[in-house]
Amino acid sequence: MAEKVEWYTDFVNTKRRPAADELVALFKVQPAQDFSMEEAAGRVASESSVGTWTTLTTLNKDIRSLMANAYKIEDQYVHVSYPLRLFEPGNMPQILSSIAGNIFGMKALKGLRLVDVGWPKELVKSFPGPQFGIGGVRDFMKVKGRPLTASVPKPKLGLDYKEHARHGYEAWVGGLDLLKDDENLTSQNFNSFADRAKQSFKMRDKAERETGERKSYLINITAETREMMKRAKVVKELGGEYVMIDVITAGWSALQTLRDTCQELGLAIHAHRAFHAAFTRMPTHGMSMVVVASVCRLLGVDQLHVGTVVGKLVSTKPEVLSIEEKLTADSSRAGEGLLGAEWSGTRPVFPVSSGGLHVGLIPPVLDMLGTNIVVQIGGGIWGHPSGGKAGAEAMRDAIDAYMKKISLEEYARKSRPLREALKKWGTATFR
Ligand code: RUB
Ligand code: CA
Repeated sequence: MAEKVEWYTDFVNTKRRPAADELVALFKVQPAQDFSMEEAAGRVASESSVGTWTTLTTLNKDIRSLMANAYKIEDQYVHVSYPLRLFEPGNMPQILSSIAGNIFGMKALKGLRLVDVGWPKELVKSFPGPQFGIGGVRDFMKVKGRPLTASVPKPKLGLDYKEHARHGYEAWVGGLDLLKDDENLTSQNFNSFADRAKQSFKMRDKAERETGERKSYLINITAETREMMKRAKVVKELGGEYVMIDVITAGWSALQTLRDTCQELGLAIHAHRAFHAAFTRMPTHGMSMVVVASVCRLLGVDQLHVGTVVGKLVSTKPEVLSIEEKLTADSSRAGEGLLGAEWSGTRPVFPVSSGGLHVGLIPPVLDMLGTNIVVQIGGGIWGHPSGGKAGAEAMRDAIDAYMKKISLEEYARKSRPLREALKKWGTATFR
């Protein structure tokens, strides 16, 4: 008989419970043909901790104490515990290269999804968390008791900086709190960052003077990391409160650097999640948006897109509610395919519901997520029959109607902008 060359099942011990300081990962595992669930689970625990494809002749006792352990296998769900010493505190790329690294490409697996991560206290405390969070943002925006409102000018690319700032002005004086850049608008030749920033903050100041309300701008600074830091400083000099970053395409390391800089500058971070669906969308493979959300909270974004269910992009209600819970709860118990979480005082992140929304969809979004969120509408503002300012007024009125428990139809009798918006879009979902 051939000598045992594989030791994968050494990484499966359903009798051992995780220690309190261990990181726990919940995976959904689909073994490839001819592999048992136990073999597949062992490979996941092995390759994501200290193992490789064969037994080693160079193993000492200490290395054995660093082995991850698949401790619970229930249907397709595999729970793996990881000794804390495997991880470098404060280094998110290192942690994800372990628990969300090579394992996704293993031939022995047909599909592998990282569903949730239970972060041990020591690691939670090694990250800064949000500087402002929901409470801090509400304080500097001076908005209590209703959702914050935002709009992204459309078309998403092609407006010059003056047109873009004028769109912002219309949204602000129409009653919205936040102007937001689109994810792929940074500094193109038709709309440079420097010009757009200068002009938009000028228009912001004008809108604040005219309305007597706080207004702010989620300006997209996404770029190479050092360039982003420069842009963040420009935003501060111009009197901004926020920067926006595409967290996934820019990368976790860049986000960590930005979080540091934003601490020095006192700026909040709005996180756009463009590209997440490349790895969150398939239910049987990749990493869930719930994990992305917990990573974003640890690294310290103040706002994050969470989905709408009723809008133009794919998201299910249980998923959106789980993301919202990850972002906002102080602690949560395990249940419904999720691990429990303890946030050790980490501030809550403002969930942003956005993507294919219009005023007719505001009630179902608020029914689902509550009113402690940011609602963002792009096309549903700039496609309003009477233009962007009327679109913004319709949005503000729709929020007001919801807060006063008045139906949109009834409120629309006295609000022409709302009437016109409902006439165009009703309560339909458009794909
Ligand atoms: C919104 C928009 C945002 C999406 C991103 O524009 O383009 O980029 O919300 O998706 P519009 P998500 O309001 O015209 O659809 O929020 O799911 O990350
Ligand atoms: Ca967009």
